[in-house]
Amino acid sequence: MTPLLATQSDSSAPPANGTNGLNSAMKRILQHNPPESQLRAALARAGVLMVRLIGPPGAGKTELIEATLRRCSVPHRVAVVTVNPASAREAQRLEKWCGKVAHINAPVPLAATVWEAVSKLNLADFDMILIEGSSGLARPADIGQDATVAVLSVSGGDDKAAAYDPLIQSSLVVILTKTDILGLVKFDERVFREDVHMINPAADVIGVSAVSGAGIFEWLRWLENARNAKRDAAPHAIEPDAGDNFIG
Ligand SMILES: Nc1nc2c(ncn2[C@@H]2O[C@H](COP(=O)(O)OP(=O)(O)O)[C@@H](O)[C@H]2O)c(=O)[nH]1
Ligand SMILES: [Mg+2]
Repeated sequence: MTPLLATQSDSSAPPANGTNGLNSAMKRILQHNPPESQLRAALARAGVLMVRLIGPPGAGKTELIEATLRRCSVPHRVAVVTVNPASAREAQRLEKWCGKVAHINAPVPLAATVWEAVSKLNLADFDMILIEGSSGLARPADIGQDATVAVLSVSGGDDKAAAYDPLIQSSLVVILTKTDILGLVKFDERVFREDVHMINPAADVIGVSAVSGAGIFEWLRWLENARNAKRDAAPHAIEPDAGDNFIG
């Protein structure tokens, strides 16, 4: 079983995202206290889990988040940040299900813009923040997340774990979506799982279908365990309310 909440740092990521146009004193401050560190510290103090869901467009990320919110018992304690130029529409789709949706109009999130969005939240009102964003083939940067989750679909083909090698390396969990169409398209699940295992033996693979609900509870259990681990590690013990189990 993968350790929950291994810190997702990426030493190859460019330092101090979004510092263009700042004077040198401000650049020095940001280099010593970059936004991803500030965000991580704020979330650690509040005991709030931040999970970044990354996958190619069409992999089923928004559908997975919607299924997660519909089936978890405390959706109002989940905030979602959608990142892409069309994310306003995704935000509208999700906002009826959760506590708060913010959207960032950019192809990929910068730590500074995520920090700006999260700093507008009253963190005491939330247990977790889910960030949806698309990926390229490069290793995703550290934006302060506790965990990166790769989202790849059956319709994308069984070669996509190998194609997204840097993403798989960075992920604690790989969600294989659209399992309801296994058998309808050419997809060898064994090949996909073996590739994941070869690239990152510690990553869990969870097959889900947002249509049938298959696998969603395994995913919810992973989120619940991660939420509890983050909450337990907070400096001031956060007393869970009666009946705030993540899964109903
Ligand atoms: N059959 C099936 N279709 C899905 C599933 N999840 C998503 N889709 C469909 O795949 C398309 C892209 O989904 P979306 O969540 O918008 O992908 P995103 O771009 O990764 O956010 C939509 O037409 C969804 O209805 C699933 O589990 N099964
Ligand atoms: Mg989407």
